[in-house]
Amino acid sequence: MTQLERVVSKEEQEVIDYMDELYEKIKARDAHEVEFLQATKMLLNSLVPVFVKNRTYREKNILEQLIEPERIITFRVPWIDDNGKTHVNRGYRVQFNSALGPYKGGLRFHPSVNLSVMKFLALTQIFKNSLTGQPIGGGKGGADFDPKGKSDNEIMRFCQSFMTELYRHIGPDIDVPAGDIGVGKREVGYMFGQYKRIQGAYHAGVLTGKGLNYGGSLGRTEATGYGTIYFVQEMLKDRREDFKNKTVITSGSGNVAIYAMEKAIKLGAKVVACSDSSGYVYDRNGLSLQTIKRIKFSEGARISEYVKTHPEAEYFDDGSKIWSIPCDIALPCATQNEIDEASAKMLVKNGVQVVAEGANMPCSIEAIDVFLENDIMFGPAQAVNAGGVACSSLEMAQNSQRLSWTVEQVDEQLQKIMKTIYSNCKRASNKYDHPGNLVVGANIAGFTKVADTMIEQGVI
Ligand code: NDP
Ligand code: 2IT
Repeated sequence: MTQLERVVSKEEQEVIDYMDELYEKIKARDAHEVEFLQATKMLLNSLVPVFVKNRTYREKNILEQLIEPERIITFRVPWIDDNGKTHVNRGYRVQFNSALGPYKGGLRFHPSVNLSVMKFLALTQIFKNSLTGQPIGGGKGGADFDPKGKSDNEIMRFCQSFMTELYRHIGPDIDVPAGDIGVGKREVGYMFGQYKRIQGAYHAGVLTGKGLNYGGSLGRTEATGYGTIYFVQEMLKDRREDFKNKTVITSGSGNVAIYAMEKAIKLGAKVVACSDSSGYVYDRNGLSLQTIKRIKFSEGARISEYVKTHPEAEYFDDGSKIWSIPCDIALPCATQNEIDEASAKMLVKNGVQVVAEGANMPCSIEAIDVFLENDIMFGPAQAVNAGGVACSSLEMAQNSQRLSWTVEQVDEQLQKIMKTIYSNCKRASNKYDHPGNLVVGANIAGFTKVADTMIEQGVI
């Protein structure tokens, strides 16, 4: 019997009806927020078992409170390009939940950014941050700015303008942004500089993902990718397997993808394909990470360049077809909704054993159902990629101490955190009668801590 064919009890049906009603209410209010609705639906579905066993959450209307952000800030971001022309983008910060600590979550600069994307990311962040065991609430921000093709000065001016408004809403004990798509060390540096200028004070812990000279943590750059692999290691261990000789695909070739590839290769895997938004490269004998790093980090070029120095590899200009390549482990590490039902079926047909979400919500609801129905080990984003924000929290701790830990200390903590997240998700999935379903496990383990805390704090 698969996860999805379980017999539904009367109590369970009652909760399902309650969740459906709640979902319809949310949908009626924000019908156009498709990504937010998708993330909400996934969350509500997986919380059914905990609502069956614990009536308090329903009595206290915890979900109705939780699903509405504490605060949403949108603002104008004007900036001047190198030719003196003024442009205007829209900036966002969604401060979703502060039960466990200051709002914490990245900033995304990408033309696809809108309120729906910000809200889905911030919602997921609440449970991810809860799972890390660190004292951090959930938030997310960004702008519909496209960094592609912009000069360094244009990026700097944009970041300064963005922070000129955002600074009044953040602080080391209020809200601590970091990077995400299109925002790395360079952008964090420009934003930190502007925050410091306006505040007239050195609040090292106001942003994470900083440069090492001014409070950044060793290991933060690698943490999301490495953490993803540490999590998959735990999944594999359960089946007495490891990374040795496994064939891996990662989508994307940014921060998360590159360090996931690096750790997977170190553990003996062969990474045969990766992509960017233009297309993907494939070499059945394994890609050269050194070349990918040169193209992406040193040259800031397209992944299509790869075949110029590696004629044995092939380049295809439709990135979404990357999932047609046979592999043991698939790691979507680019963006939301990269794997739809058809791609999921293709992966299953080609014998995939593990799918783990390095990116946020890269798999559609239908795709996840395909994996679960076929007993594929599936690791959801809020657990798998939590190593990045966990390490951000370690950066905040170092900033408070005015100390820097060694890379070994940070990595040891990261490994411990990822192992604990895995075992907590697994324990919750077993406790709530969905063994092997880490989506249910992660959402329940993340949710209960936040909900119980909201009740303790009297947010009723
Ligand atoms: P980067 O900006 O470093 O890299 C993003 C990669 O994904 C690039 O290769 C980019 O290609 C590709 N990509 C982005 N948008 C699209 C799109 N719409 N279609 C196809 N490809 C796309 O970002 P990160 O590596 O930091 O982030 C990747 C994912 O991981 C995101 O979902 C992010 O939310 C998530 N994440 C990041 C964390 C972090 O610490 N950075 C922590 C946890 C999750 P191109 O260059 O062509 O745009
Ligand atoms: O999605 C994420 O967890 C991130 N982009 C990292 C957030 C952070 O605060 O480090």
